[in-house]
Amino acid sequence: MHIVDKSKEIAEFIKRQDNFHIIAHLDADGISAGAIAVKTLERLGKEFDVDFVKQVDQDTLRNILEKNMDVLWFVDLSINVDLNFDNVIVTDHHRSMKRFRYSLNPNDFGFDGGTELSGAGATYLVARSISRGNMDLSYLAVVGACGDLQDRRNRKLVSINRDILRDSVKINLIDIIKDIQYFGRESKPLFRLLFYADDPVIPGVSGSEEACIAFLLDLGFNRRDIYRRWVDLDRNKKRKMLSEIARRLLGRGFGATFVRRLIGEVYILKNEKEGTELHDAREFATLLNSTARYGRPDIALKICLGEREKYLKEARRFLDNHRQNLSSSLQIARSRVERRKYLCYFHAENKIKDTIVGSVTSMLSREFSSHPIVGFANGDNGNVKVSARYRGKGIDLSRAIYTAALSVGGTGGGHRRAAGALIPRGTEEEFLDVFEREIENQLSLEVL
Ligand SMILES: [Mn+2]
Repeated sequence: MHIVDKSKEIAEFIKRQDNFHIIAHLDADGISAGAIAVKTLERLGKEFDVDFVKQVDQDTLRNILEKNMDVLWFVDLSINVDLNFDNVIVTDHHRSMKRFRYSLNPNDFGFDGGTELSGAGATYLVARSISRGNMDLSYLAVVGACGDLQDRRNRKLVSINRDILRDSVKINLIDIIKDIQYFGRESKPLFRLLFYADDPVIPGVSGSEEACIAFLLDLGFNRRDIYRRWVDLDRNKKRKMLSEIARRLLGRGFGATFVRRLIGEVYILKNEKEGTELHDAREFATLLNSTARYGRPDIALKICLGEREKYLKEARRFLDNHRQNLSSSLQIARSRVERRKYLCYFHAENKIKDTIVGSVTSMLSREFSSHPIVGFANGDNGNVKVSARYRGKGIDLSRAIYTAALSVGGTGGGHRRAAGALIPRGTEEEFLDVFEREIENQLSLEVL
């Protein structure tokens, strides 16, 4: 069966049903996926309500089932616990063990759920199968994929994500351009763009306001330029900046492939106002992420559904807060890193919010790239949120974390290079032992 046939099967099922409960993941991809599901059902005239959750566990399932809807539609969420209910749709891209009759997951069809299709993309495939009129939701799937960093490895969206992007281009919703890959191209002054530069980090510049300003003045930029935006610079100044960044990277031993990552595709949402975060798909995703992760997924959803004026200002406050929070959390995490034989880990206790420990672990994994890195942060109900990241090859974190979490009475899953779990507080050491043993096993199999 092809993935599109599956989406058609789910589309037919949806048309036959009356009321739905959409359960969406609490991040940018999940919110985008939720918005696609909402629009799709709205256009069909169906009844529905929406909930956002961090993960699906027994408690959330109990609450969901109490509402007694005909159909449960999980978007961008994997289900790793038992669920005795027939009418379940899951449009997701995480690796998980449980499957339902109406599961659409790229991993089941020979695609990589980490780069080729996001949760919003999986949901979009169903929406598109219901009606070609839903093609105008494709831009939300692009935002979702960017939210899950699916464009980062190749500096562009590939595979099914790219087909979806083409839908957006075809109906004039998105322009694809090539430009600098840093956050804030058109929404932040230059010194801020440098300040936030994290992929790649500019050695000695990123993270220090004084260093960013000095960097620009040294290039011969004047005081006014510092407050200009990247998009307002002329070609010459852009080139100057890029070559100086490249020079510094090369000087610190980063290779040419690394430097090439400075430039890549940028997706411009043509219907959005220039200069706002919504104009650039990646910034749109960051805005959704920060709003959702600080407890206001409702605002993020409204923005996706087109209610801009009122909510954008509010969302922006969360974004600024998120940026600051990330950089201070990164420092906390860095100071707590411990090394074991096959991995590094840190425990943030409640110094880092459980909703951003994943982002922090990701950022830190660039500095500790030789080993998998595991981050712990205290979560709700006596649980600990676990995030694992690895930038190398030969290890499947999602498999290792699934086994390790299960062994201490928790749940876990995710992707090869990025996985997460929820485990009972106090089991961290035991979890690390099993997790490390799994990694060791995988590595020894690799050698054989
Ligand atoms: Mn996702």
